[in-house]
Amino acid sequence: MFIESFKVDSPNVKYAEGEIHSVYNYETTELVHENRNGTYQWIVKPKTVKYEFRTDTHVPKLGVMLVGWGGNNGSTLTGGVIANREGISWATKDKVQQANYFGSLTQASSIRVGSFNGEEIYAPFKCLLPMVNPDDVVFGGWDISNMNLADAMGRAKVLDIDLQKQLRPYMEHMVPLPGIYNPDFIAANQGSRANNVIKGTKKEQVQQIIKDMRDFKEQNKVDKIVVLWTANTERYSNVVIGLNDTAESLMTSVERDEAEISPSTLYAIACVLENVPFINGSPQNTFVPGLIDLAIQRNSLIGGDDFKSGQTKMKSVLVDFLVGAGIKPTSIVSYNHLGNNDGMNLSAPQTFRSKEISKSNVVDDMVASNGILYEPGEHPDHVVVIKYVPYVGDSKRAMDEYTSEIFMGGKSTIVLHNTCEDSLLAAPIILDLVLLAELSTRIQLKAEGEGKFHSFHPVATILSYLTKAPLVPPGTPVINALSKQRAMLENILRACVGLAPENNMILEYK
Ligand code: NAI
Ligand code: DG6
Repeated sequence: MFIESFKVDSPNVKYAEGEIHSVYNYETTELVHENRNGTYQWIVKPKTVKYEFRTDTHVPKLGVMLVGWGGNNGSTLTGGVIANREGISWATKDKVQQANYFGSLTQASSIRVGSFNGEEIYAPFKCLLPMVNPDDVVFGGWDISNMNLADAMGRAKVLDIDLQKQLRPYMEHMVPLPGIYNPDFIAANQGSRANNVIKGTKKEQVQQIIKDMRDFKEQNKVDKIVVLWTANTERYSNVVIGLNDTAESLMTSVERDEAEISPSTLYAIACVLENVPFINGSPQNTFVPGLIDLAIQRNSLIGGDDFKSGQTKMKSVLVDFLVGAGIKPTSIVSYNHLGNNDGMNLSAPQTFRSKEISKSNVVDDMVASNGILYEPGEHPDHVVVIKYVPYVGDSKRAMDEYTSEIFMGGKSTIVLHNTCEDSLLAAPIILDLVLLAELSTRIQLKAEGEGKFHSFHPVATILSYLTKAPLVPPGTPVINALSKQRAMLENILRACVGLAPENNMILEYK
């Protein structure tokens, strides 16, 4: 059964004016490796830590500024949200289609709240805590191409033509602000697009981005903004001591107009200086150590990297299942071809390399979790190929072959083929990223013994379900397995309303 909303009735939860306060017992373990009776043993001690959560329930009017607003993702998301807001429907050859938010964890997925009269009861994910309604988000942003959003939607060739016709009047007046362009960081084939660029030194460019954010906030009367990079994949920046390894060196390098500071890092610096959450939806190392250092110093949210939309999402489910079932994946070969501008940009070796890295590290935690299957340091062969095929446009083909060792030396090969509009997968993920980033800035917590409430660590691991290469604070484990990432996010939000983690034990029926 599905219910629309619920309220928790518990001595541990108080719904007050403008705030939900919860007390939560975090059940965890402490491990020690100690000498007991002459032999070293691993000792596991169950441990309970009392936490308090405080969630500000005032839902702000939110502005979202996209870097790469005029791209396929930016125009598809903007059009999709307008279509939802305006209740637009359109004719396809199959039926009359209504706008929806399918593919969005926050808008289109559900959580289990319990059981009632022998039936499982589910509710919308978004009713866990008060969240911004995506229909109310005001969009804006930057692009190095000055094409208005209606024409950009046409260029992207993603949304149905009948829908495009209805959306045009809403999008024609939307023109991206000039962006920071440095041809050294993206493919040379993007040069012809760059007719809308911010001039000046790197310091002046950062100042311009700050001004743009302030003006946007003022003009649109929004309470808060979130910035998200959905621009072209850049090459990796070199990380060099004294250049970008600390907050101080990075800021000095901006002053000195150093060539190796990428556009994406410059946008991120501007956001951190303004305390505006910044999310990186592409694979490059925007978050050089100096940027992470700056975000930590200023307690400003950063999250990334690279949207986990299709092939990698499947991988982080399938390999988790195989390894969890005691089956040993030995070879994973992932092939993609696509014909959109992203594919064209990725046809250059340096930008492809960024994508190859983020697509390749996604099974490490699952492999490391099973020492019965894998020797220390052993890893499946893992190959990622991306080819640009203009004819297929945004309709990406992803083909994967997983070969595994099974019982008694047998082999099992699974082959997957997915055909799908890439931007229709990415757009709802962008929405989730900005809505959850905003929500997480309204949550404060403290563990017992901590004097004061504080926000989550500025490196937002809470967003990792949505990214291929989750950015984590130094010294924190990286979790790629999709079910664990989802459980982490859902269970944290449940804790904010005093609910225990979903443990699937269903003991009441045993
Ligand atoms: P796109 O090429 O259609 O759009 C990117 C836009 O960014 C273009 O309009 C371009 O003019 C603009 N741009 C480039 N550099 C800029 C800069 N420095 N400042 C401002 N604007 C700039 O690409 P698409 O398909 O929208 O993808 C965007 C990014 O998202 C790519 O990096 C892609 O790899 C990444 N991504 C996409 C996924 C998907 O499923 N569609 C999934 C994972 C990541
Ligand atoms: C080539 O694969 C294009 C890329 O931008 C991907 O479409 C994107 O990174 C999505 O990747 P995945 O692995 O989540 O489908």
